[in-house]
Amino acid sequence: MKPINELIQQDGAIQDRSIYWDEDIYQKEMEHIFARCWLFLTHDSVIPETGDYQVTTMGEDNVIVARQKDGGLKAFVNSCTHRGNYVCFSEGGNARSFVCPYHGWAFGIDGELDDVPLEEQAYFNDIDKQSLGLQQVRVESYKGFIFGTFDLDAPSLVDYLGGMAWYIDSFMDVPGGMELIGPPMKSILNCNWKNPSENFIGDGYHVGWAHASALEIAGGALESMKGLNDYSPDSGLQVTVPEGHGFGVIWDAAAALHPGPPGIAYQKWLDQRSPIVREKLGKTREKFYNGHWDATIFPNCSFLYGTNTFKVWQPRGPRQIEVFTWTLVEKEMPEELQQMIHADNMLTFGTAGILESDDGENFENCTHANRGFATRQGRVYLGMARGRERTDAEMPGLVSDGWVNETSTRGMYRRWAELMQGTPWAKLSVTAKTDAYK
Ligand code: UNU
Ligand code: FES
Ligand code: FE
Repeated sequence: MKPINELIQQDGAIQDRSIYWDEDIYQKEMEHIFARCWLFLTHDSVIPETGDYQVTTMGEDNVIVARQKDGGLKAFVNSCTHRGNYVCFSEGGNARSFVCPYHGWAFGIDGELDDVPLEEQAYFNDIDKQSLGLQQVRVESYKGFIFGTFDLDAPSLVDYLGGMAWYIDSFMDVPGGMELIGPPMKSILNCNWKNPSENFIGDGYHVGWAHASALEIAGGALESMKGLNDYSPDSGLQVTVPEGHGFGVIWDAAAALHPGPPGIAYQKWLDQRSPIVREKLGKTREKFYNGHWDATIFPNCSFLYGTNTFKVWQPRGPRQIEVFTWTLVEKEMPEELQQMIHADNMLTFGTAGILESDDGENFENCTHANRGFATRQGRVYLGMARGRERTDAEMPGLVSDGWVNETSTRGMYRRWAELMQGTPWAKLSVTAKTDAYK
């Protein structure tokens, strides 16, 4: 493995091609990124009741997140402390306990070891059940979005989100908040996890090109983007925050990928909510509320606000991911509108969605083409609009004109490089403070 400062150069504008497939780099990512960062687990709306749980992964570690009797949350590793088998084989549901199928150890919904068969006759009551609970994971949530980390030294979730929190409040902080329609759909793609993360954080460039036919089929306001004929940098922004998260926004396009009656109903909803958002969050965030976003919460949680697809790219080795897809809707939207948005999300970004298929092919081919021996001696280039980033009095992080831009992608790779060097949280040059650039 080459040194990190050779893998990522020129402030994130240059990537060594090995980062997309190399096994050693992948293992370092598991250690320095997936075992340290806050990773998206699920949403309050998916596990509202006591005993509700979802099984997910953090890196390649299988974890259970469960609603507790007091309404709180716990998450723990789905691996029995006796011989290591999974204690839960379902993807989610409601449980009173998790009983290992191998020897019958029974764990509570808090992960504690409650019952051991033959405790008296075979262990002679000489077993410390208290120290044999399932390995606990730190859990915190932000506006109903539940995250976990294995790192006890990590900053709080809100500090980890850093400057991104101010932006995501534009929609997460509307009256009633958001919900996710789950459980998630799941599919496999043979690509590196960074291909989709970098795409969602800031690849506006591919939209009019890779999705040209899909935009034509979908119709609606974005159709004019097809073939990249109609684009001006005034139509949006890109943002990167020091914590590595980022997004691009297309102004006034939240409903653009919902053509036809769903789009009309959605636009009506947005128009009706806008004054409330302005009142609560101010004019700038009202503008963000009405925009269409492509975004990634570092490292692997991505969403399109407006199209309302919400995804986690679960790493499954250097050249494979499992995609989890939910639908993001406002809780106070009428049920019918929520279901129309959900159906549109299936059509566009579901497992066989017309835009998802375009992206999936490009992600897989990028990963594999970058692997050839001679090919991988070279580098790839993300220098679009470099040097045009600026700070803003109101907006955290760095902003740059134009949603066809690579500013937020460079920010993602700067953070990637810092974490991969094993930099402790307190020493990250991009700290948890949103004014790091000021
Ligand atoms: O595919 C995307 N990342 C995207 C789609 C971004 C902006 C608009 C539509
Ligand atoms: Fe972007 Fe070739 S034009 S990968
Ligand atoms: Fe795409």
